[in-house]
Amino acid sequence: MSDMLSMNHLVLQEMAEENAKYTGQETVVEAYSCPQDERIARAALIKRVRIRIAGCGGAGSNTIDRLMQSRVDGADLLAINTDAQHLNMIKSKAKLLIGRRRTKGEGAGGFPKIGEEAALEEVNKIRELLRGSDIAFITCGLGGGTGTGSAPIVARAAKETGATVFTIVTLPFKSEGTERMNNAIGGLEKLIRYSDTILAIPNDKIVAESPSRNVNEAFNFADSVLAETIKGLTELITKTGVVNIDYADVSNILKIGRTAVVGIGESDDDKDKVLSAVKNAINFPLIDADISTARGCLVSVIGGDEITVKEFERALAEIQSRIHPDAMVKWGCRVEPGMNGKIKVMTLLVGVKSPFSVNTPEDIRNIERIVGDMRGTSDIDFIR
Ligand SMILES: Nc1nc2c(ncn2[C@@H]2O[C@H](COP(=O)(O)OP(=O)(O)OP(=O)(O)O)[C@@H](O)[C@H]2O)c(=O)[nH]1
Ligand SMILES: [Mg+2]
Repeated sequence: MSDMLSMNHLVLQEMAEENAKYTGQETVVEAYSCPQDERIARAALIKRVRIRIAGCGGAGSNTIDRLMQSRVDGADLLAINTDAQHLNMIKSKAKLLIGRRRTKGEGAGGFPKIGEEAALEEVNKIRELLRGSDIAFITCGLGGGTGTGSAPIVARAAKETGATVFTIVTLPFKSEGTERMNNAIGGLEKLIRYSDTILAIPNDKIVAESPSRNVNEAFNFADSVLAETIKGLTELITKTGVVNIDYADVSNILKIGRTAVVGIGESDDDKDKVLSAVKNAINFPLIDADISTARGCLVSVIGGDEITVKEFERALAEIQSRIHPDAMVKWGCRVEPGMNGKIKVMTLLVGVKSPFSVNTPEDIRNIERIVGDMRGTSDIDFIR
């Protein structure tokens, strides 16, 4: 190998190691025999998408813990909290205790202002941890101090680094009282400045869909919905499949519009399971949207190696018949072991108006009205 080539090889190896730090995926760099090969390999490495998922406050950190357990592929997880004890119990590749001076590791006591100050104390660390992100997911339960106060600072840092920012948050139960709801609305007002897309799902709505009315189980269900959505979206982009969706596809779809909704559907029906999984994804209860206006759509079908091309085509045709006829559709298909005859479909629909997709102050007023109209959860014993 000439000196020139071996030096380039070293550079590539460094890039691969750097990349592995962020993606957790190892890349073996061969000693390339010709400069063209090396350029191609370099392009492939550069193209790999860096996805960061930051969970803020108690509920946000719980989501990170859950994502860690379910082994989300190709993304870096970051748990951020003022509460040292809680953070200590969380499993995450990276954790950041914020507000050591302001809160002494004891939480923000329900005050978003304190959560914000705590995040500002560590804003350089936050920037460092998010540097170079292509896509950042920011998640928290709005209504308390830390998540509500720090998530906008984290979203701003992600935006500053040039990432596409997806914010997925919950809104407090009506029964938690107006103060928490006001906190949440204040948080949303800040978050819309720094997020490309926000999904704000009222806890009362999640509970209405949850099989259990016990508060812990309802939170568990909420956590699983959030984690599943984030994991699904991440893996839609990062996991290598039979047919791939890459970052260029994702960013082209996202450029179509700011309002996006996510649908997840599964099925193990003997007959037409791809089709019924698609229907479950489009009718995902937390969307509540008319999807006929969707101008862009990412679809990922995951199943065992028994999926047939025909089944797959029917699934796509079903989605296409439901959305705008000129919509841009990108799809991926992945075979995964252990699906046991189950099919899973994930969709990201862009240009769709859902009451939970929040982009403007008017959307916030609208969601406030919806939560206000929701039946209280008096049959849930919410204890703080
Ligand atoms: N999904 C889910 N939501 C939760 C959970 N615990 C609380 N929440 C919701 O999230 C909101 C914020 O609660 P936390 O995350 O505990 O608050 P925090 O951000 O840590 O704020 P402070 O504790 O005041 O510093 C609450 O008002 C609830 O609506 C949980 O375990 N799972
Ligand atoms: Mg807390």
